Amino acid sequence: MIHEENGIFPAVCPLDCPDTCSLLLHKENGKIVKVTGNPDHPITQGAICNKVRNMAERVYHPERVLYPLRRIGAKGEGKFERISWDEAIEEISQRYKSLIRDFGPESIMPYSFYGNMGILSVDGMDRRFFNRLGSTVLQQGICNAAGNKGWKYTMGFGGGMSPEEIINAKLIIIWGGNLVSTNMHQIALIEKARKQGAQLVVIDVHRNRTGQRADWFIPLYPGTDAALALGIMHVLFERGLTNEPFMKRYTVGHEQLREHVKEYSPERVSVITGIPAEDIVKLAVLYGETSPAYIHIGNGLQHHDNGGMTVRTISCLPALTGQWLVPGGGAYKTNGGYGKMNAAALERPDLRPNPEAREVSMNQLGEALLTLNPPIRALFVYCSNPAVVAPDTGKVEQGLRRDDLFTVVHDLFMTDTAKFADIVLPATSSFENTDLYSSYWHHYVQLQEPVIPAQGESKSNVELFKLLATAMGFEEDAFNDTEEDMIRQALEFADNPYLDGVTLEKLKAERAVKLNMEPQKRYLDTLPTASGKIELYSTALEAAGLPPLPTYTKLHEGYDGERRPAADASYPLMFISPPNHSFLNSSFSNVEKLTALEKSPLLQIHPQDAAKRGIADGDEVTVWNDRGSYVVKASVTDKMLPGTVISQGLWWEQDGKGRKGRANALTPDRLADMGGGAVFFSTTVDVKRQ
Ligand SMILES: Nc1nc2c(c(=O)[nH]1)N[C@H]1C(S)=C(S)[C@@H](COP(=O)(O)OP(=O)(O)OC[C@H]3O[C@@H](n4cnc5c(=O)[nH]c(N)nc54)[C@H](O)[C@@H]3O)O[C@H]1N2
Ligand SMILES: Nc1nc2c(c(=O)[nH]1)N[C@H]1C(S)=C(S)[C@@H](COP(=O)(O)OP(=O)(O)OC[C@H]3O[C@@H](n4cnc5c(=O)[nH]c(N)nc54)[C@H](O)[C@@H]3O)O[C@H]1N2
Ligand code: SF4
Ligand SMILES: [Mo]
Repeated sequence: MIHEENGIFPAVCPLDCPDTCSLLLHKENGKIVKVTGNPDHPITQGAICNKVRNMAERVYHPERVLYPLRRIGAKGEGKFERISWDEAIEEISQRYKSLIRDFGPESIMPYSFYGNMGILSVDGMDRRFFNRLGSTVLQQGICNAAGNKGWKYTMGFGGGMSPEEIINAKLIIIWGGNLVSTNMHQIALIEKARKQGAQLVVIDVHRNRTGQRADWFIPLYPGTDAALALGIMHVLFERGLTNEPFMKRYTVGHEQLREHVKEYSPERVSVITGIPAEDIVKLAVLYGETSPAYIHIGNGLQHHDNGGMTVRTISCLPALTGQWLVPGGGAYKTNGGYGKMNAAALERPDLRPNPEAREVSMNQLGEALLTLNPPIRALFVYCSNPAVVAPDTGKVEQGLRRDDLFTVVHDLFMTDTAKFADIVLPATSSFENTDLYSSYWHHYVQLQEPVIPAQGESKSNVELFKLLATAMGFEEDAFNDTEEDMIRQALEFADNPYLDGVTLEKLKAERAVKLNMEPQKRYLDTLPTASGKIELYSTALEAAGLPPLPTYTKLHEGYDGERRPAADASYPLMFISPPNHSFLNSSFSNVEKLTALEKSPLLQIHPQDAAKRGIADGDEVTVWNDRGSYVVKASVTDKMLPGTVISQGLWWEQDGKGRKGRANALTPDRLADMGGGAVFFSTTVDVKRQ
């Protein structure tokens, strides 16, 4: 494929998106000229989003970093000179060797996420390298950690209902997810179900694109979803809408739960959530009486102080009604568990000389860089853009400015983070590499082989970390493995029966290979919780010092009794900054076609909140709190309840377009109640006209 000048070649979307679409790359004269969906994929079926239809613009972007660079200006200034790969690798390895000698390997820290979901790129050779080095360990809780942990306290296993089944549903609840933008093929399946009579309910803090399509949109105050779920349980028990035989056979703790939820009357839950009591009753009855009823738990509602418990609580609902046994019923938070690869073989934790090495949360990067003792003296960033995406970016930036910090960034672009680097290394796009992809939503594993050669002098993550390993003098065989060796190692995993039959040979022949979903039939009988049942009462939570029964806990900022937001708090508005339609986290925020669609950073503000501050639609406003500020354009709208403001999209600041601040300048670096999760949306602010 790589040597053919013209033709249409298979590919996989590498982005951190549940759909993991199968793509076709159209080549003319050796260049990709068009990206389309591959109609052969059973789930993604040839449809792709507008972002990736424009992927060629990103791959051949004039600002793509194509050569290694060394900083010559001040940190953050963006002045660099071109150097050779030999010089770059020599400089990095010499610095690392001297740091290890003087301060030990934990003075070095990787910082990575899933900018490319390729398993070899982000859970492969990179991990081997940092394990063998003995670096500080990065806790990767930025995305779904709190919610996934919460789900597991209830269900044990990181998987739920399969996408295909949803077409049977008669009631679909999308709870804290904006699937029209973030999971478009789930929406396609939901629309099929609607054609057969299904109702769509969306529960969110603002009427996002998905809410605009709903039969019933229910707005609520941020961080109060657990209270709503408990209110629903209250009504289900009170009205005899629970499935007693199911609860007896498949759950533990239903009697305690029945007593516990008595305190969550619709009237009390109404005060907490802002939803009228009669709507809470109506929703509970609809859920209790409609079958199959399916709940899609989005990622948005778990980016809160109480995010783990919120997901834990919502995930108990199908167990009260027995919807788990109904095809098309049940719930989904993630399906990542089904396609789990052999992490020990891929990442080789056995190579680590210091298994007790310290751990740092990626949600507290600024704090770690500024206060950790002994200090982090070298940071290696790849597949992530923390100066934009991490909480409290003011602190992150301050940390990155440290003169005594040696920072390397491997990326395709001069991101806001790369501008602070000492060395910037050019990364290949995923279409230039061999890699393995699984989805955290559908059940297909896919293979990517290079379709175009590496652009400029860019190198893949696998190549880069092999080079660094050699320069460091690491002699283990693990660093000689080819991509194909690693794919075989990843797939050979007796602990995961869902991978049975998925082989490199089959992937080469078929490109997308379905997991063996046979074991899913025994799902409820094989739950890996302590009791083997759905845990409505969790002794594991009790042992962790958290409430063993589903419980509503308040966010940490800005309360007035149970009601939020407090009218007289110093920062009376909740600030929610979820993804937008045209970017993928902060990726694409430098691609003109897509920024043109999003126009500029906006703040959606309720007419009541705007009037109080003399703000009119289109005004430039400053959003601020003690952590920082962000300048945006006001969009006055009643898409949310008063007291909540919304700014979608993670825009870069330093792109020369005069943007002032970033959404994450305002967000706290506290950790959620579970899993070390990020709490981006548990933020209070105020707003004023510029
Ligand atoms: N177009 C696009 N697609 C993406 C991404 C992207 O950036 N752009 N990012 C990808 C990634 S990494 C992820 S994790 C997923 C995330 O995709 P989703 O699961 O859809 O989650 P989010 O978009 O983070 O948030 C969804 C909604 O949660 C709402 N929300 C915030 N707080 C609360 C709350 O307290 N309660 C309720 N009920 N709702 C709340 C927000 O208003 C938002 O509308 O999308 C992936 N897909
Ligand atoms: N306020 C707020 N903040 C958020 C969120 C939110 O909703 N609100 N969402 C959070 C969530 S859910 C997530 S998942 C994180 C995501 O945060 P990140 O994972 O940092 O995502 P991106 O901003 O897309 O940055 C990925 C970077 O990887 C680079 N990259 C792509 N492919 C490769 C490769 O093969 N090799 C290398 N070396 N680099 C590559 C891209 O060019 C890009 O610069 O953001 C979080 N931050
Ligand atoms: S970003 Fe998501 S929807 Fe768009 S092509 Fe990639 S996997 Fe498909
Ligand atoms: Mo994410």
